[in-house]
Amino acid sequence: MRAWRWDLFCRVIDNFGDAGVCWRLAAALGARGHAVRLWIDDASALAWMAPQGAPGVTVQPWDDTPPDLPPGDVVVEAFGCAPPPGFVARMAARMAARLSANTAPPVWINLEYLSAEPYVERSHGLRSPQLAGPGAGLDKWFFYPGFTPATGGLLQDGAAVGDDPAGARTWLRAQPWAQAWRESDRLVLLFGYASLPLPGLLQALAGQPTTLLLPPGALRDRLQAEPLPSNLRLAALPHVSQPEFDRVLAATDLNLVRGEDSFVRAQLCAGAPLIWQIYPQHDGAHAPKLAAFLDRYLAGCPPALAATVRQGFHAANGLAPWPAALPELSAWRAVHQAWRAQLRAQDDLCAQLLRFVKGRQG
Ligand code: TRH
Repeated sequence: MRAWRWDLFCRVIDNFGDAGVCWRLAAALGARGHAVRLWIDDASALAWMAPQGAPGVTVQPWDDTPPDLPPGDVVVEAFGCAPPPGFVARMAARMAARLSANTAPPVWINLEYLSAEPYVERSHGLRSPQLAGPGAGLDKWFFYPGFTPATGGLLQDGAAVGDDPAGARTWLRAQPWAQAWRESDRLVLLFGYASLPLPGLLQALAGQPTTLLLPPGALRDRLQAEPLPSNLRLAALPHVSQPEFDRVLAATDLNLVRGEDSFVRAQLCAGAPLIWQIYPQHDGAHAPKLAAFLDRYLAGCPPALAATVRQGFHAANGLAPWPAALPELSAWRAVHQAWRAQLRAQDDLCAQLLRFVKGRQG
């Protein structure tokens, strides 16, 4: 397969997931020899997320007056962010050109949000003919990440870090910000939103000596502002790069994660179980999204354990009180590791996207 030129458009809504997912995709394509122009309106998070950049990836600032650059072979709009109208018009102009110079218009992909809900399998790969506007005549294709072979899969690059948890713990132990961690302490990452319901969680965690790893943010500010149960210690992390964040996930005993990308990485890179605080949506759409994931994640789980894990996920999302004690970690690890193995055996999103594009090139 020859190398293609990609235009990947990313609008940062808030937090870090838009940039996180798009950077991860861009770096994965670049690692496979493709040239990726990442259009992003706020690249600030990349300074710590990807301080070294990535082979094949150039960051193109996306402001109100984007340069009139010619579209590449593939255009990906992340989460329906819509490329600039002038750029789309230049994509469409290639249709006319094709009649003469045989330059097919770019393959146009809408990379959708991740969900475990059934609609994803029905929607993945659907064609959306553009009937009006600057892209009239072009086809846009829906590409859905997911947890089953009937979806576009997950970005798996770097997930092998989870195969060496001892190595990850050795790395973590050497970090200056981890010195509060006593070896005998349980190690728990808390990467949630400020809204994370805390009192019940801290009580449940205080059942045994535990070091809490806290990335920068409003949740950490909250925790540092209040007295903690004596069994709990805090380790304040700086922002670390995505590969280092994967190592943190691989080193812990439990990961409370959020949004989309850290949620995926906690499944692919960690042998430890996770609790997911979903990105809250005002219309409550997050509840069915949470339920759909839990049904898949807990499908092979003994009922009593599944009930406590489900309650923990619901508690993290304000849908139930925290259980007095967290589920027994070793049984939960076994369920999590079986799920991880199932996901790791699936076709990687990048490989699927390349095949998908090849099958739609004019
Ligand atoms: O930051 P988030 O809450 O991003 C959210 C979600 O993506 C959500 O789906 C989206 O709708 C919203 O943004 C707009 O959580 P997420 O998805 O886990 O993204 C965090 C990214 O930051 C992820 O790629 C991991 C990375 N990261 C690091 O690389 N280093 C760090 O130190 C930390 C804390 C995060």
